[in-house]
Amino acid sequence: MNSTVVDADLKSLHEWLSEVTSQGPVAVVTGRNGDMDTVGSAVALASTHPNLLACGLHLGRVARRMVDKHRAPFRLLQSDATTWPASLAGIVVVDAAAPDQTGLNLPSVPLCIIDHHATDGWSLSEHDLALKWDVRSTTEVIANYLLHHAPQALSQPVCEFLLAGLVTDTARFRHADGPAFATAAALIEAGELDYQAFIQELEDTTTSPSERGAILRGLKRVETTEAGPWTVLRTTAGTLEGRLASMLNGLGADAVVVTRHRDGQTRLTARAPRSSVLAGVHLGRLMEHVASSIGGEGGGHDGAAGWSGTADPIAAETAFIDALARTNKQELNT
Ligand SMILES: [Mn+2]
Repeated sequence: MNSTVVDADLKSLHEWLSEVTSQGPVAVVTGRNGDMDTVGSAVALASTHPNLLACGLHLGRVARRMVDKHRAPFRLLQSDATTWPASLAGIVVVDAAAPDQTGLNLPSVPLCIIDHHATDGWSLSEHDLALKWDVRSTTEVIANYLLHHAPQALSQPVCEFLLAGLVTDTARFRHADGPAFATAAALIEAGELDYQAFIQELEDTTTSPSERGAILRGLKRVETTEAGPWTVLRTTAGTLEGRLASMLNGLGADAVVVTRHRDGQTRLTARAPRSSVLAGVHLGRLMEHVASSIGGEGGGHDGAAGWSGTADPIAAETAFIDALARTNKQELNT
């Protein structure tokens, strides 16, 4: 990221926030998956002004633990029963690549989108603002905003929220880059964090017997499919499909897709190792393609992406495999 662009973006964000928070309450809305990056971004940004309130449909397990630990203000919403205050002056959406990814019907107030996904399903109007950075987590954008424009908000809990989003979105720095490490170091320093204690606590994620059973059944159902030049591991899961996909991605195939079908909703969760991305795979674009051919919403990053909709699970998985099969494999210079 060019530092002139960064400075200009952060200044625009500061002006937008100053303007709307002077007019009334502003919701900071998370992506509906409630992962640590989206929740950490919302909680940290909301801490900069009393008129900002972090809210969203769901708290993922890591995010819930962090919110409970710090008693952080976060309002859980219900998709079909959300009544927004009449005085609502604006909405900030963090870490969601498209309106559908909030799971909410957003009222028409000035909108600010802060995101790092490669795909973008937002259409914005005159009073709206978008910060789309090519960084490894949305909390990196928020951390840089706080470092430049609201350093007084960088308390120890806020730094933990931001660092936790960065650590989880990069899979413990496996997908990090130089700027991600620089931001992590700045947060550790600003929050005076004991990194080793922090990471041990973050990694201490237990599963219930039924969750372990679901993952083990998902592992038993894994099959290998050739999709053109790519070898894909595919399976189905009733829950924790992200965790299952990440485990399978460690096996070294070209890509992984996990299908979940529940209550008439189908979800695809895909992962690919860095070698596949360098050889031409972009899962976010493939999932966009799936959405354009069978409906639903799809998108994400090059090595991690998802799709959701009402299509039959076999049709959805087939659409993904077909799209991948048409992706050329570039020979890597080694
Ligand atoms: Mn993210």
